[in-house]
Amino acid sequence: MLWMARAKPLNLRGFLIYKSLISADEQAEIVENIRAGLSQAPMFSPRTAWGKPMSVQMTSAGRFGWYSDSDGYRYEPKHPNGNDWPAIPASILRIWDEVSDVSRQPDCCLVNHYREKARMGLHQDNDEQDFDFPVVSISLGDDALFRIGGTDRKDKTESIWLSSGDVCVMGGGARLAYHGIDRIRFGTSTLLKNAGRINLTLRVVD
Ligand code: MD6
Ligand code: FE
Repeated sequence: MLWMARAKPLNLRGFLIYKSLISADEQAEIVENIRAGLSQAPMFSPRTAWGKPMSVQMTSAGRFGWYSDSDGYRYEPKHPNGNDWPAIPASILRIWDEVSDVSRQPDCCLVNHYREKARMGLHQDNDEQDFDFPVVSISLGDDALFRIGGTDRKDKTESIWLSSGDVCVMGGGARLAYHGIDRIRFGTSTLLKNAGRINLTLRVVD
């Protein structure tokens, strides 16, 4: 292609949201590529720092994977089964290149899988070393109600539905803003065989 206009994002409190950035074919390719890494690095349910299993299942790709247990939240160079994490698929790195505005590649692609009742409480992404790098998030599968706040947990929040193929960039003043997923609308997408939602977040770790 000779020239392609970059899609213009919505700006919601500094979160840049590119609706429908990823085509249906690309979404299917990304899901296939993620699925291919699952035998090496299966999904697991991390525990919160308070010992409760999260409702979301997780795995990662890249040099580091995100991990959590009673010792807290951190990045680990290996899956809990002892394997390396699989490489981040090129189909996903392309999205980072398109929207991140940084030349460094991400070190971690965190894969979150939401089944029908899964949610994610309001949190900050602050386990990385350098908050000058953005976090890029890719939504696949069922719609999810994304809640966005400010850098103080008590700041007022607003919500937006994220759909399959949407990409959200959390950078600049929004990099440390609180955010979470209140619920998904189960069965709204046919991308995943058993419905549900996959969220990918790309991060520079160290
Ligand atoms: C989710 N997303 O969409 C959860 N984190 O399932 C996140 O926690 C997130 O969307 C950092 C940046 C963007 C995000
Ligand atoms: Fe997050």
